[in-house]
Amino acid sequence: MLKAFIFDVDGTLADTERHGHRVAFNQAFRDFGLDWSWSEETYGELLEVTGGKERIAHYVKTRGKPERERADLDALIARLHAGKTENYVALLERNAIPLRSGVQRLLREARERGIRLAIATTTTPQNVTALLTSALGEDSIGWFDVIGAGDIVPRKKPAPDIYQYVLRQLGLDAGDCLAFEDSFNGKIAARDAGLETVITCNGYTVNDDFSGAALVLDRLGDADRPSRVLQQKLQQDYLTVDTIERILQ
Ligand code: XBP
Ligand code: MG
Repeated sequence: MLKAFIFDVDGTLADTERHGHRVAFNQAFRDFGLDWSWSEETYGELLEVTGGKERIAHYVKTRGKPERERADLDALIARLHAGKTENYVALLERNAIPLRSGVQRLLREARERGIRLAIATTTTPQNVTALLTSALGEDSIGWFDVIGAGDIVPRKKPAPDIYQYVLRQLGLDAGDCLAFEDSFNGKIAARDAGLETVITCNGYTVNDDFSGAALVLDRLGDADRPSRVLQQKLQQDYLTVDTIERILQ
């Protein structure tokens, strides 16, 4: 019997990268008078690096941006990222980014079945709270026994740290849990923490390598919006707790 579902956030609970984080980054660059701008395509390339601060640093290093004293750059990145986080939270408060198909139903099913819920994400904790509050209401934050996010661990995905942290906080073994992810980096992080993983890919990750995942879908799906199976098998139009347990058995 599965004891807990551990959810990634960006790209899994909601499609936040293209129209959420990227927009918030670009607004921060404008606010700081920088002539930087991330197109949807450029952002897709930059997503190979997890973590907003790390992604800005990678951009500066790889896109021939003026080389500032290390210290200055770190300080600039910290301020830029703080501004970006404010922009992202404000964006979610203005118009919620909807949860992906099937997420709200599966969360409800899991709670009805006594399966604990947790989050293991690279994004900043305020972003998780803002997304859950805007999409499910403030009470939904309490649905999750553990929310592991951002800099709470030393290394970000694909390192397993955030999943190991969440498992410790849950007091559970990886074998009692299932991870839900959307990207190669996420798959590796969950795998290296000993977790089976269900992948729901998205426009930015559809070509990622998901070999070794328990199941790869284009979405969790619902009766009115069935999921398409990309790897492994699913004897149903959409993923339910029952089908998950059958697959893992
Ligand atoms: C995805 C990430 C995050 C976000 C931006 O997180 O890599 O860095 O892109 O958020 P997830 P921050 O593990 O949920 O897929 O700017 O707050 O880092
Ligand atoms: Mg993700």
